[in-house]
Amino acid sequence: MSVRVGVIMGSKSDWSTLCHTVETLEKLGIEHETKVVSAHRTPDLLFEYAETAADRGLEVIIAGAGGAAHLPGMCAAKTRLPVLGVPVKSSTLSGVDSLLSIVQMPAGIPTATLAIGRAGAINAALLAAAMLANHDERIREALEAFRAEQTQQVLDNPDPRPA
Ligand code: RP5
Repeated sequence: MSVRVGVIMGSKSDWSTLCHTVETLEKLGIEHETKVVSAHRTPDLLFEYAETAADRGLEVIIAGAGGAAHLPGMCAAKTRLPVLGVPVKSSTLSGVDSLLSIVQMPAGIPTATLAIGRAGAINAALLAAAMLANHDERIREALEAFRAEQTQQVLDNPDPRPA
């Protein structure tokens, strides 16, 4: 099966956050690729990646970046594919800078914005899965199984105290 989801990030230093996206896609059996593409350090590569993504068969792009996090928005500007932005927690401003850099897109170029850090990284993968699940039974079943297991885990462990 061809690659369905592209996971890009502004720097290798973002991997400790975006690895949760990749791990979740793997859990769901979703074909993906991952790569460092920087809006600022490799702008031409970003344009090429975004412009060719749909023709290469990608259906969703997940873009994570921190600080002046222009990667998701600029990626969205160059592709019709849905772009899910993950704000990476920065050391100076705790990721609020990343969040605000991604969320306030001008009307006409939507970029979905997830939570800062790990939760956003996991949810970006789940959101991509939900999009693909609309027309892919295998992914629909995997997503439903993931959700059912998550629910069951909470129900099976109601005691909040550490074991
Ligand atoms: C952003 O700048 C990256 O997404 C990263 O979160 C941040 C810092 O990058 P490095 O200096 O660690 O490469 O473009």
